[in-house]
Amino acid sequence: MAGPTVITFGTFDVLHVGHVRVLNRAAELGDRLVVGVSSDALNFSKKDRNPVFTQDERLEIVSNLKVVDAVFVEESLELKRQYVMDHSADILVMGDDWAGKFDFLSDICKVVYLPRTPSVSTTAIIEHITTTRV
Ligand code: C2G
Repeated sequence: MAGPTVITFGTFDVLHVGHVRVLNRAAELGDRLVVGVSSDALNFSKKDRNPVFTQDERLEIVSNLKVVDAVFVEESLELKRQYVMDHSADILVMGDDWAGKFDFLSDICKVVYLPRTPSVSTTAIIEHITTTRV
Protein backbone atom coordinates (compact mmCIF):
# COMPACT_ATOMS: atom_id res chain seq x y z
CA MET A 1 0.00 0.00 0.00
CA ALA A 2 1.27 3.46 -0.92
CA GLY A 3 2.36 5.75 1.92
CA PRO A 4 1.14 9.29 2.51
CA THR A 5 1.00 11.90 -0.23
CA VAL A 6 2.20 15.34 0.81
CA ILE A 7 1.03 18.51 -0.92
CA THR A 8 2.55 21.97 -0.63
CA PHE A 9 2.18 25.30 -2.40
CA GLY A 10 4.33 28.27 -3.27
CA THR A 11 5.56 30.69 -5.89
CA PHE A 12 9.14 29.39 -5.81
CA ASP A 13 10.40 32.42 -7.73
CA VAL A 14 14.20 32.81 -7.86
CA LEU A 15 14.58 29.44 -6.16
CA HIS A 16 16.69 29.64 -3.01
CA VAL A 17 17.78 27.49 -0.05
CA GLY A 18 14.63 28.30 1.97
CA HIS A 19 12.51 26.79 -0.81
CA VAL A 20 14.74 23.72 -1.15
CA ARG A 21 14.69 23.07 2.60
CA VAL A 22 10.92 23.32 2.96
CA LEU A 23 10.46 20.96 0.00
CA ASN A 24 12.99 18.48 1.39
CA ARG A 25 11.34 18.52 4.82
CA ALA A 26 7.89 18.19 3.25
CA ALA A 27 9.05 15.18 1.22
CA GLU A 28 10.36 13.48 4.36
CA LEU A 29 6.83 13.45 5.80
CA GLY A 30 5.46 11.11 3.13
CA ASP A 31 6.12 8.90 0.13
CA ARG A 32 5.08 11.31 -2.57
CA LEU A 33 5.39 15.11 -2.84
CA VAL A 34 3.04 17.14 -5.04
CA VAL A 35 3.68 20.87 -5.42
CA GLY A 36 1.20 23.57 -6.45
CA VAL A 37 3.14 26.39 -8.09
CA SER A 38 1.34 29.76 -8.02
CA SER A 39 0.25 31.05 -11.40
CA ASP A 40 1.64 34.37 -12.61
CA ALA A 41 -1.82 35.91 -12.16
CA LEU A 42 -2.12 34.66 -8.55
CA ASN A 43 1.35 35.93 -7.76
CA PHE A 44 0.53 39.34 -9.23
CA SER A 45 -2.68 39.56 -7.23
CA LYS A 46 -0.83 38.75 -3.97
CA LYS A 47 2.38 40.72 -4.45
CA ASP A 48 1.51 43.40 -6.98
CA ARG A 49 4.48 42.50 -9.15
CA ASN A 50 5.25 39.86 -11.73
CA PRO A 51 7.56 37.06 -10.67
CA VAL A 52 11.08 37.11 -12.17
CA PHE A 53 10.51 33.67 -13.69
CA THR A 54 7.29 32.80 -15.52
CA GLN A 55 5.00 30.09 -14.21
CA ASP A 56 6.21 27.70 -16.92
CA GLU A 57 9.81 28.31 -15.90
CA ARG A 58 8.98 27.92 -12.20
CA LEU A 59 7.08 24.70 -12.90
CA GLU A 60 10.05 23.37 -14.87
CA ILE A 61 12.51 24.24 -12.09
CA VAL A 62 10.42 22.78 -9.25
CA SER A 63 9.50 19.63 -11.19
CA ASN A 64 13.20 18.91 -11.72
CA LEU A 65 14.01 18.80 -8.00
CA LYS A 66 14.61 15.20 -7.00
CA VAL A 67 12.20 15.22 -4.03
CA VAL A 68 9.29 16.49 -6.17
CA ASP A 69 7.06 13.86 -7.78
CA ALA A 70 4.48 16.06 -9.49
CA VAL A 71 3.64 19.74 -10.02
CA PHE A 72 0.54 21.64 -11.04
CA VAL A 73 -0.47 25.29 -11.37
CA GLU A 74 -2.13 26.83 -8.31
CA GLU A 75 -4.66 29.24 -9.82
CA SER A 76 -6.31 30.47 -6.62
CA LEU A 77 -5.71 30.47 -2.88
CA GLU A 78 -9.38 29.59 -2.43
CA LEU A 79 -9.08 26.22 -4.20
CA LYS A 80 -6.89 24.48 -1.60
CA ARG A 81 -9.63 22.03 -0.59
CA GLN A 82 -10.15 21.06 -4.23
CA TYR A 83 -6.42 20.61 -4.83
CA VAL A 84 -6.00 18.46 -1.71
CA MET A 85 -8.85 16.21 -2.89
CA ASP A 86 -7.77 16.12 -6.56
CA HIS A 87 -4.30 14.92 -5.57
CA SER A 88 -5.52 12.61 -2.77
CA ALA A 89 -3.15 14.38 -0.40
CA ASP A 90 -2.90 13.13 3.18
CA ILE A 91 -0.72 15.95 4.51
CA LEU A 92 -0.66 19.67 3.63
CA VAL A 93 2.66 21.35 4.41
CA MET A 94 3.28 25.11 4.46
CA GLY A 95 5.97 27.36 5.89
CA ASP A 96 5.02 28.92 9.21
CA ASP A 97 4.48 32.33 7.62
CA TRP A 98 1.12 30.68 6.82
CA ALA A 99 0.59 29.32 10.37
CA GLY A 100 -3.08 28.79 11.16
CA LYS A 101 -4.27 29.86 7.69
CA PHE A 102 -5.11 26.37 6.47
CA ASP A 103 -6.31 24.73 9.69
CA PHE A 104 -9.82 24.63 8.20
CA LEU A 105 -8.61 21.75 5.99
CA SER A 106 -7.79 19.52 8.94
CA ASP A 107 -11.08 17.64 8.37
CA ILE A 108 -9.63 16.14 5.15
CA CYS A 109 -5.84 16.09 5.74
CA LYS A 110 -3.19 16.66 8.35
CA VAL A 111 -1.97 20.29 8.25
CA VAL A 112 1.68 20.91 9.12
CA TYR A 113 3.53 24.24 9.27
CA LEU A 114 7.31 24.06 9.06
CA PRO A 115 9.62 26.80 10.36
CA ARG A 116 10.82 29.17 7.64
CA THR A 117 14.53 29.37 6.94
CA PRO A 118 15.63 32.69 8.45
CA SER A 119 17.28 35.53 6.53
CA VAL A 120 16.51 34.46 2.98
CA SER A 121 13.71 35.57 0.69
CA THR A 122 13.11 36.16 -2.99
CA THR A 123 12.33 39.81 -2.23
CA ALA A 124 15.68 40.28 -0.42
CA ILE A 125 17.55 38.59 -3.28
CA ILE A 126 15.91 40.85 -5.87
CA GLU A 127 16.73 43.88 -3.71
CA HIS A 128 20.34 42.73 -3.30
CA ILE A 129 20.80 42.24 -7.04
CA THR A 130 19.22 45.55 -7.97
CA THR A 131 21.15 47.62 -5.42
CA THR A 132 24.59 45.95 -5.39
CA ARG A 133 27.28 47.40 -7.66
CA VAL A 134 29.68 44.90 -9.17
N1 C2G B 1 9.95 29.42 2.65
C1 C2G B 1 10.75 29.04 3.71
N2 C2G B 1 11.79 29.83 4.08
C2 C2G B 1 12.07 30.98 3.42
C3 C2G B 1 11.27 31.37 2.34
C4 C2G B 1 10.20 30.56 1.97
O1 C2G B 1 10.53 27.99 4.36
N3 C2G B 1 13.08 31.73 3.84
C5 C2G B 1 8.81 28.58 2.29
C6 C2G B 1 7.47 29.29 2.46
O2 C2G B 1 7.07 29.29 3.81
C7 C2G B 1 6.57 28.47 1.56
C8 C2G B 1 7.53 28.02 0.44
O3 C2G B 1 8.86 28.24 0.92
O4 C2G B 1 6.08 27.31 2.25
C9 C2G B 1 7.31 28.83 -0.83
O5 C2G B 1 7.51 30.17 -0.52
P1 C2G B 1 7.02 31.30 -1.54
O6 C2G B 1 7.53 31.00 -2.89
O7 C2G B 1 7.31 32.63 -0.93
O8 C2G B 1 5.47 31.01 -1.58
P2 C2G B 1 4.31 32.02 -1.32
O9 C2G B 1 4.43 33.18 -2.25
O10 C2G B 1 4.18 32.22 0.14
O11 C2G B 1 3.06 31.20 -1.92
O12 C2G B 1 -0.98 28.94 -1.52
C10 C2G B 1 0.08 29.53 -0.91
C11 C2G B 1 0.98 30.23 -1.82
O13 C2G B 1 1.07 29.70 -3.10
C12 C2G B 1 2.34 30.34 -1.16
